Amino acid sequence: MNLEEIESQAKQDLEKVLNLQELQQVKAKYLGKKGYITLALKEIAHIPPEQRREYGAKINRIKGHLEALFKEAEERLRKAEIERELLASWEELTVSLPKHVGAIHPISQTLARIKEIFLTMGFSVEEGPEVELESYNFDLLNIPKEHPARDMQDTFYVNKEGYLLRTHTSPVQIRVMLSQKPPIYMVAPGRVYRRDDDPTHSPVFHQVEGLVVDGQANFKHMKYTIEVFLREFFEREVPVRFRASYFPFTEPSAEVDIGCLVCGGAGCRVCKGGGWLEVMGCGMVHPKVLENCGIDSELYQGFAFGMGVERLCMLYFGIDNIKLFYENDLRFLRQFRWS
Ligand code: 2U9
Repeated sequence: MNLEEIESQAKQDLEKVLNLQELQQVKAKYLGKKGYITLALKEIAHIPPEQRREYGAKINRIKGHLEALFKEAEERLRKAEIERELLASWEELTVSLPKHVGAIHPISQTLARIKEIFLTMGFSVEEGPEVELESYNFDLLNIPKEHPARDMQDTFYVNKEGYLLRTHTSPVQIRVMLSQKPPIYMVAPGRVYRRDDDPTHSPVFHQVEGLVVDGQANFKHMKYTIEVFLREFFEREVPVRFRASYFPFTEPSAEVDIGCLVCGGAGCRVCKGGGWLEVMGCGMVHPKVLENCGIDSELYQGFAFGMGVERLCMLYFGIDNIKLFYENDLRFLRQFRWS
């Protein structure tokens, strides 16, 4: 074969190559110790001196070209091989998946849905520590030292002086107000701790609290925000009622009821005959709380609300016993599977 024939034959051979092993064989056929190109290089000794230069240049060009083609083919085949291996091991992994996979806990689903609704309304989601400063959990929220909520019976105090397990997520709002300037539109979801443990209360539960601080934020805005939230959360038009109440950190304060989801207001076991279900609390942020956090209460107003996630979760899914939340029984959890 002359040099042109070697080159075109090599290209033809290369086109037929299917894997790295075949590539090595074809490479050896041309570039190996006894390969055509190597042998052709050795031929140079028998070429008339005046033609050697041209012959040498030509063979080197062909050699360089073939080396580049082999290198390219090798990279392509190596990539294909890795992809094949990955595909094979992926199939294996799928086959060996356990039969009994878990489920997303209904409390986690409820937290996720609540956050999503407020994110859609333009609120941010903020988090804070569960071991909190007593001052953030109580003092700055206008909860006085003698307030029954601080009682040893209600609060878990930790060994370190001035610290406790937060009894609500309100200290997250305090932290945001201390570190950011209004306007503030935020919700604080999370775990909270209280020293009660009876059939309807767990010492660890979840809350989502919300806070808006803006120049003109008023009670109407709060009502509307809560009504929209409840309609979205329960995925239907629900009657909403605001009942006057009292919290140290809001003034005025209200408790929020919805028309009973089970009987539609006629009175049943779930609403204990009253036709209404209490779902959350709310109010205009007490001016003292704004001032405690360095916000001028002459310039800014705020509203806040708080809800118990376990309660909302039970109402949404129709769960009647909080104990079910802590057992992690898959037969229970899988009834609320999120796909
Ligand atoms: C700041 C100012 C005001 C948060 C609020 C409620 C009303 C409320 C309860 C609902 C059920 C707690 O889990 S629950 O028992 N919460 O009724 N929470 S207003 O008010 C705040 C919070 C932070 C700085």
